Amino acid sequence: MRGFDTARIRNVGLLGHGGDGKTSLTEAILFATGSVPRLGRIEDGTTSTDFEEDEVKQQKSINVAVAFCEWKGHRINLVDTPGFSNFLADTRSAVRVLDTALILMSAASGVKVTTAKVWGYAEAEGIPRVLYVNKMDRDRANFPRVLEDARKNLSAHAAPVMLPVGAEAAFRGVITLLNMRALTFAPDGIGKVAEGPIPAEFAKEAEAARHALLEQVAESDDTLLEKYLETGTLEEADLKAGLRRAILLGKLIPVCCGSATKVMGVQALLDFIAEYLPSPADRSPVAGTDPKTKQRVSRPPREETPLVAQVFKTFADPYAGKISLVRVYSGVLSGDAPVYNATRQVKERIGQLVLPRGKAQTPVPAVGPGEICALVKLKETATGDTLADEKAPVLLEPIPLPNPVISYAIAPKSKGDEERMSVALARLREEDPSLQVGRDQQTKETLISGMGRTHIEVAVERLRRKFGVEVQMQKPRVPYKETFRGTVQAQGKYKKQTGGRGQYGDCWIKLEPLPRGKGYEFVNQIVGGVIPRQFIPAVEKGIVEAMEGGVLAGYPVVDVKITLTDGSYHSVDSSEMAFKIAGSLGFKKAAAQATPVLLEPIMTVEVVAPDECVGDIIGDLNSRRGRVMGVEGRARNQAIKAQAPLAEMLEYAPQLRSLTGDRGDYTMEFSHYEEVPPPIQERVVAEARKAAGVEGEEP
Ligand SMILES: Nc1nc2c(ncn2[C@@H]2O[C@H](COP(=O)(O)OP(=O)(O)OP(=O)(O)O)[C@@H](O)[C@H]2O)c(=O)[nH]1
Ligand SMILES: [Mg+2]
Repeated sequence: MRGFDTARIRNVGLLGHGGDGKTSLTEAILFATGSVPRLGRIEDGTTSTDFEEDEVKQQKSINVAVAFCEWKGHRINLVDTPGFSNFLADTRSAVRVLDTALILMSAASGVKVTTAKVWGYAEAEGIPRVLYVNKMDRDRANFPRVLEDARKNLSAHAAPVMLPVGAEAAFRGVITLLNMRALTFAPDGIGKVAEGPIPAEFAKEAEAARHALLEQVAESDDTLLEKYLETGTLEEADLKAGLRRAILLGKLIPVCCGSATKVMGVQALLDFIAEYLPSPADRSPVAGTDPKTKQRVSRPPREETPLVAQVFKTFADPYAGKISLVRVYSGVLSGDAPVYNATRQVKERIGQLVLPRGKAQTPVPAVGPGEICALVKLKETATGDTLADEKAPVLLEPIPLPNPVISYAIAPKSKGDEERMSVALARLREEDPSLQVGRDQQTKETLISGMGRTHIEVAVERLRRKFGVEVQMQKPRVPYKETFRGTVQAQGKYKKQTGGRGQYGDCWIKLEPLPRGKGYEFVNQIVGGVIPRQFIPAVEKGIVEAMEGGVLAGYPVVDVKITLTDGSYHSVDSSEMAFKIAGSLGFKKAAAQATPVLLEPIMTVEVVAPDECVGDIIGDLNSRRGRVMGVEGRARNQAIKAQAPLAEMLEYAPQLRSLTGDRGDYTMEFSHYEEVPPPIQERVVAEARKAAGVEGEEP
């Protein structure tokens, strides 16, 4: 055996809303397992997994980070993910490689916007889920209330496997329902545990909770249920196997609790992870596509099977070079031989193979199925790529990326830095593929798009810190689009006869609107060769290029159907170029008469805030052309769901802060495009034309 025993590996991702304690719990586990000598703290910037300068400064996770540790003969790979909405792209890709999602909630607040979102990610990837009620030591910590909230908003199958001993300042330990013991902690001896019987005042509550747990395990399996109904209980072995199975199948969602910063309940959590959570060997074999035959293939997690691994994160360090975080599904990945990248069809030399613990690295010669490791200095490999055996390659599904929400124009502070800026942006995108770089068609500025203002600010700061390029961020841009209301037929004719060989292209096109979101359709109805077949792609190309530049305010045209109905050609003068120009002319002529309209992105917004703020928030959303869809209770808070145009939500964060005294939170994602109301359209078009005009006057 060349790697760690697969059945003893646990790949556990810590997921949840920003600030609920994922990085602190990762650190507490590293401390409790003796992996770090001192307990790092968020406040001191000393945790293992928030190691980047900007994470320390902002006191929140920006990147996903991995830390391995060992507990009672098991290798536990902790995957600490960001919870702040702007940085969820990393979180989404990390969920792909987990075997369990450990979803944290604060004991003082329960299910929040991102809690529900990461729950959805785990569901989409079909991975088992465990809930962890953190911050039991905090004021207003209330375990029963959070449990009820989770049952209502996440899953009715949530079942405690632990109970807290006390709450708030009196929180002093946990009761493990699986062996009915209490683990209590001295208030000052960080991490010191005393195991003993359940304190008398908690005995009844613990009995009832264990009974409920047994019942739920029994209900997850018919054979167990039969035994249970017969004997009124479950044997130890049945309980253990039944619980493991129920967790794996998502029929039971275990709920744990504790305090990360006080390192209370962490040992109980580790025991639970080792005994009850699935190993990579328990999961279904990884499935992918054979690039040659296009057939589905699956590879069981065994050392003898050919290698299949996926890159789920890349760090681009200008000095240390690239670091790729990799999950191995089958076969062995060894550090001393080149690795084949099946996505890019290249062989790559591996600088070093290491097990990461935050930024610390432990070199290893090879890793086996189920492991998470890091490869140093791969050149061409990017996030999402599949690494495989060259003789038996497999391609895994790409990792979904969230749609960018907002764009800013950026420019280098010093003239002449354009080239350096574009090189640095490309490097930055290796690290963060959710960042998109484009160009404003009208003003020719560089546009950078991402998940929110903070995301872009972090990117700009990284450009400076990591690549030494200072750039300026302009006002946020809304990615408008254009379309048409009317159906119009028009002729595009391009004819030039000035001595020598002339130019001749002629086409008739019909332009029709399509329903929202349908994009673009091209239909060729030319019969009898009135336009020779070889020129038809040129006509379409001319139309598509004209569409990109828009007709109203320079935004790309969508949701149109173009039918090429007629035309004519000249046996000598016709060329691809002439027909391309004819297509473009035809489109522009039709477009001018087809009542062009502006489309704007509409966002789905969810605001979570205390009861007393709901009225103000709804009033404010209405004034932003928002439509409130509903309000529902979330533990101590209310969740307001609404749809609103992005253009009105660009500066929402400070507004929500002032409306709620910083007690509110929101997430926003793209929903669909809608027509901009006429008076607003007029303003946007005028502004776009002005911006383009100003640009035109520059030398
Ligand atoms: N009282 C108390 N505070 C905690 C506990 N766990 C975390 N905190 C504090 O909560 C704050 C946020 O903790 P983090 O560990 O950064 O939370 P996170 O979930 O990693 O946050 P993001 O990385 O932004 O998603 C820090 O100030 C921690 O000290 C806990 O169990 N009890
Ligand atoms: Mg964190």
